[in-house]
Amino acid sequence: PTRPRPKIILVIGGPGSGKGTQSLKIAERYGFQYISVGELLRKKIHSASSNRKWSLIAKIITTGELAPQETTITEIKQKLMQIPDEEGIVIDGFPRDVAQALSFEDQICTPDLVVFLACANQRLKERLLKRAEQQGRPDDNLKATQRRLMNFKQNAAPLVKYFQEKGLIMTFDADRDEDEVFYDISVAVDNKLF
Ligand code: UP5
Ligand code: MG
Repeated sequence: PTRPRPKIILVIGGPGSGKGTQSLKIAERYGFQYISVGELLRKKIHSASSNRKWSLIAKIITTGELAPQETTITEIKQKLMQIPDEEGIVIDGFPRDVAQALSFEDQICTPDLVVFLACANQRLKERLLKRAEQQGRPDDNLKATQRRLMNFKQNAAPLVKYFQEKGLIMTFDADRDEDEVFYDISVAVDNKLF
């Protein structure tokens, strides 16, 4: 398919790895549009709360499982259509597995860079627990958190391998101060995209 716009960065990593934090920094530094796929789904759930399909998706996400792939991609496509062609985009939290990656390439485009935030499991748990105390997302309960971590563990290796074989992915040690992580990301983005 033809590339609809110049630059797309995907940011992947475990729950609590800092996808949101780092994606926002990328968006700010490069003037890119920011799309959080988790947030997109949560907003839709909120606005379509009386709809049967979306009530079901709310249940799925609250337990820490993945929303149906086609629904997610449809939402991303709709969001992308609202963004002018010339603007760069950073997508936070997508894809979650190889099937989603294939489908994104097929239906949307090949990304220019995939940022993988690698972080120790124990650190992920600590960060999510801390955030749960501060704000508390519906899926920040103990059971859903375990489920999110497990799903990530199951899907991450094949997903990373898939992007590695395409030469698209760069891995960052996300087990450090967020500014240190971002410094490395910005050097990589400067080199690869500009
Ligand atoms: N923090 C961040 N960086 C830090 C650092 N370097 N040092 C110390 N602390 C750091 O960060 C998490 C917390 O850690 C924050 O308090 C932050 O200040 C601190 P954040 O940037 O929020 O991490 P992030 O990776 O974004 O964590 P999040 O919990 O959002 O990850 P999830 O992958 O769980 O959430 P997401 O919103 O992407 O997805 C939620 C659900 O939506 C999924 O479980 C799934 O059910 C559904 N979904 C789909 O089905 N399909 C999709 O494609 C996407 C989502
Ligand atoms: Mg997030």
